[in-house]
Amino acid sequence: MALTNNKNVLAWVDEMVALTKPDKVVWIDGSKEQLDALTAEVTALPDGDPNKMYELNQEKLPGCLYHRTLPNDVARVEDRTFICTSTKEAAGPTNNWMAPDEMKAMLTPLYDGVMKGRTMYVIPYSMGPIGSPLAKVGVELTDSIYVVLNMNIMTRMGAAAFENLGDTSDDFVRGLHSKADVDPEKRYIVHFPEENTIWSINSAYGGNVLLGKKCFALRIASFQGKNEGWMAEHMLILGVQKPNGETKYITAAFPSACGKTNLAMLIPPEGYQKDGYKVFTVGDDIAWMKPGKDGRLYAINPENGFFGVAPGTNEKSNPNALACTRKNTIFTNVALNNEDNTVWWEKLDKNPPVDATEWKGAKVNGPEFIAEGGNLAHPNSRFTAPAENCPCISPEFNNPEGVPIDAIIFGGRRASTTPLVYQSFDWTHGTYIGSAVSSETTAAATGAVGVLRHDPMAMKPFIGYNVGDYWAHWLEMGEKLGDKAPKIFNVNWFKQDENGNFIWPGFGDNMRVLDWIIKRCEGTVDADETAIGYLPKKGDINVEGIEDEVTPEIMDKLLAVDKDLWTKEIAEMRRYYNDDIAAKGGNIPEALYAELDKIEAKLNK
Ligand code: OXD
Ligand code: MN
Repeated sequence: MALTNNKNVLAWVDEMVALTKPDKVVWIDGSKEQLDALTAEVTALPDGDPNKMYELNQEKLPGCLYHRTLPNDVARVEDRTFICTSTKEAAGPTNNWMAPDEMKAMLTPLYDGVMKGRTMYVIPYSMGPIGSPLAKVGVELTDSIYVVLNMNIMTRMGAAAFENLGDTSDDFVRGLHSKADVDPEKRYIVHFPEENTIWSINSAYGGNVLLGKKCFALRIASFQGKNEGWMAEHMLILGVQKPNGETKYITAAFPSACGKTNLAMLIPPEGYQKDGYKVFTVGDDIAWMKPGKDGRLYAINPENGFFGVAPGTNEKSNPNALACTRKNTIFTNVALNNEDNTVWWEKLDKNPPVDATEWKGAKVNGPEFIAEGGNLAHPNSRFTAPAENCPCISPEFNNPEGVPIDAIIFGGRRASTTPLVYQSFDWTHGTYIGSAVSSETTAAATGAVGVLRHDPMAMKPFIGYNVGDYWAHWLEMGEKLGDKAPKIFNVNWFKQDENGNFIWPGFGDNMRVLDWIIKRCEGTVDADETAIGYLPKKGDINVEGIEDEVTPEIMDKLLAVDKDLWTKEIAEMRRYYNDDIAAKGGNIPEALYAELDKIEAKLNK
């Protein structure tokens, strides 16, 4: 039964049913009975069925399920992801583009009759707390129960999502997904931002098929935000509660493999805990931000769960994330521990199961398999865990107004050049710093190690329009916010010494940097003005308890601004702006070129 009278929703569902021709259409109301029945159906499938999900040990992992995707379908596919705006210029140099009509003509035959013999599930969902002025409605059509069960964790899913849509509003995002034959040659993740529409076909991997996440909450939402005066960013949101009970909220954008989920769920060092500091998680991946009634910038996390990378998550690196996964969680492409029907992944602990099933489904001896160089879990294997499981979830998580942001942090993985932390001179300079976010490749990725990859605002794969216009939108938001704008900072947890050893302990000790950032926002600590921004004065980063590791000499290295390296950095940024952006159709705001000139002049002084 249709769960809404909204005529636009009904007309679009009818149209998509006519195209895909499912045997049956099921509207997802979000009720426990319906979800239990779908879980029973998908776990009853025979072994070997690609849609099969497995129930895990219900005593140790109550409510938890396990699924494997096909080996050709384990990650987002940026080369097959498109932004189909009416002009190529509107999509800009960081996106693949095709004209909307041309794309539809190519994909329509793939969708024609694709759901014959299958059921279409109609999933209403809200990104953001239902009724929040910052929230938005989406509807995803899919032929996958796995998608339904994941969307139930990642979004506010079900009939309630339609509550505020009314009968005539057109303000909802239309997502059409079919796993089709999971054929990698016919896999497309396509966005029509001018029509609030997403088409995804031939994948069953989360980032490509949970259309509320990257597709809607970043690519479509960034486009909406530009037109409607708000921002959709690839940022975690955390709250630092101080001993006096006041909480400061910070957002932070990092390229992948820089520890976003770890920072979002940080556990402060002992000294800070004794003093009464606490860190609360509002979000680990996406922030929607809009000026509030008081003129400050407010943020919500549009998601309702965490779609986290499993390998590397353990009791030491992120006990809060691990705790999130102990119930009602879906695991994808991790390894099975057949000894007790639980899950395992690399670095979970030092005891890989002897009786294991590796992520592709082969039974193996875990320790031997690893000794021969195998991965038991796929490096991009995931947990989909409800936010409510998080021991440090913020009491403001469901606040429809969001939380007021004091500081925005950018960061990347840089062996040299970039100091541990510095503050921008103002919002425009901060926007420049965001445009300059880059990260060096690690040994974990294929290709050369230490190669610099530009990833502006950590949004390169997610900006749903021209990156130059996106930067202009940042500048406009700064003008609108005026002196109420959050302060902008840059951090680098990954500085190395001459021998390639990390010289900053990271993890919980990053609290020490957050502490300085908060004090800068409050105006209670001075800073040194340098060519690149404001840096901490000697002694102002608290190293109590880690003095042996972070000696004054190490701190000097962490905070060094090397003139030669920065001269190279600025030259590289000029090359990037000119060759990679401007020459390829990106309209870089003059104000950002002016920032480059200013830094260069200061370096040469
Ligand atoms: C993610 C990503 O999965 O950024 O969050 O790739
Ligand atoms: Mn992400």
